[in-house]
Amino acid sequence: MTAINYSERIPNNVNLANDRTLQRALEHWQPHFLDWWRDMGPHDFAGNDVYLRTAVGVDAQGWASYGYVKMPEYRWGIFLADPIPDRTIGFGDVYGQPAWQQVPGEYRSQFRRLIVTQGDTEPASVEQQHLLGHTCPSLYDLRNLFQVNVEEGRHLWAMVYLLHAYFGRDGREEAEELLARHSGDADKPRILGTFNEPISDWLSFYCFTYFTDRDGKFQLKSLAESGFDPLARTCRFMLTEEAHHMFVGETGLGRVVKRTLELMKELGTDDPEAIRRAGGIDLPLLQRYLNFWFSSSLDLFGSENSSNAATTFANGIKGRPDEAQYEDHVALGSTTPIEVPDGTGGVKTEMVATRNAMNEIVRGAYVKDCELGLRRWNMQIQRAGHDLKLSLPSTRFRRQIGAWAETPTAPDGTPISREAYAAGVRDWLPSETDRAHVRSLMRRVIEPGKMAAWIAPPDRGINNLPVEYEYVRLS
Ligand code: BYC
Repeated sequence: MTAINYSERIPNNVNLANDRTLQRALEHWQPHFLDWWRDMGPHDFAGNDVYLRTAVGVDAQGWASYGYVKMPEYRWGIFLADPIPDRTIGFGDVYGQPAWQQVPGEYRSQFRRLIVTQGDTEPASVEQQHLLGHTCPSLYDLRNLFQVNVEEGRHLWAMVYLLHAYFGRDGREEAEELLARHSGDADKPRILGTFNEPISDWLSFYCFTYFTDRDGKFQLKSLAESGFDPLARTCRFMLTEEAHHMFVGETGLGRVVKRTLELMKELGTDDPEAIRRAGGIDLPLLQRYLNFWFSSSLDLFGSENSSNAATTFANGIKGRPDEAQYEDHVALGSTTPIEVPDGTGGVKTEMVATRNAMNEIVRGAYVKDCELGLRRWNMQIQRAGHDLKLSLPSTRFRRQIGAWAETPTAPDGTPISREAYAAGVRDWLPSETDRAHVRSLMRRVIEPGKMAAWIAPPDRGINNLPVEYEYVRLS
């Protein structure tokens, strides 16, 4: 393994100094990235010291160091997990063959498409969260937002490195384009739907880090299986950083539930209006936010029946998360059931070739993972003596990609008429009134240790520091 070299302009453990052409190309891209960060990154906090972790190694023990950093001075770099000696490809037609250290020519465009799609999401999320810092519920949360932002910036670096190192001029052009598309831009939007949704309040931020970053986990795990070893290794290290992002989402939503339950107890009612008047977030409103972000994130897995997915699996380009847990790594000749509209207002089960069902298989694993948090929050609710249960809507609900895109369904997945959907949507998705209420709660709280009234404090601080620590120095 090459240790991370921090004395270079671009910290890296890929021996960049040995490849002057590549180093120069990336040093040429670096100021473009910094310009983008200044314009599209966290608005207005460039001069503040933030208590951030920075990767200093790639092994599981002690991979990060913590300290105050001004965000524009964060050491974005290129870090690949250690190679696995004699690694072989774990799936598809190339099962058992040695992993590739270069991109096979015949798969070049497929790899490029996936790396660009992955890379596009990283700066997109930073853009989506551009203004959130102004309304932070605490300094602790503000720091977590910035930690997530700088690491998404680093994940962009991870993909840009691959584009520059392995895709020649096309790759360099794609790297520029990653800074030219923008979240929600009418002319040049980000590639995937969810990454064009505004994240203008902190409840959306927690939902996004819970649901959408979790898509990141599953996609990165799929790419960590790739036959293209540099892609696999960079994704393996990205997953180490990603865990904190989902932690922010899960604990953020858990703290909202906790605070709401306290308010319900204080007020002696679960009446949403009473909770809103007291400055809290009622659980039915939370449910509608969960419905919105979960359904949007489900689309990120692509169509239930996908020839793209079949091809990338067959060719050893993209596997399934934790491929080793499956018995059959070739998945040829078997079929998998998927549910599709039957054309007469019902649901039918269709058998498709397992390779074509890869997106649906990964989506299924994702849904199970999403359920874990809900179980914990429901336990909190139950312990507080309430019947109400938060739930995930059906994977058929509000889909814009795949078999269910044109078929309106109720949250339980029952196909319904467009009229019934239009009538129900007020109860199922955040209404303008809901959003206005959440907006009204977004007031910044920056006294160390203090929390906004709609969210409970975290159980503990960062890196064993107290919750009251001054995680961001604003003065
Ligand atoms: N929105 O066969 P299909 C993360 C397109 S998140 C718009 O259904 P396929 C992160 C698709 O591109 C993880 N378009 O699907 C989280 C294709 O278009 P083309 C990001 C969509 O190809 C938080 C067409 O529909 N990583 O890291 O099997 C913060 C038909 O495609 C959408 C990846 O996504 C959509 N939702 O799979 C920061 C991994 N869905 O090519 C970061 C890389 C599909 O025909 N990407 N389409 O023009 C992939 O593996 C695949 O591209 C997808 C789609 C899973 C996204």
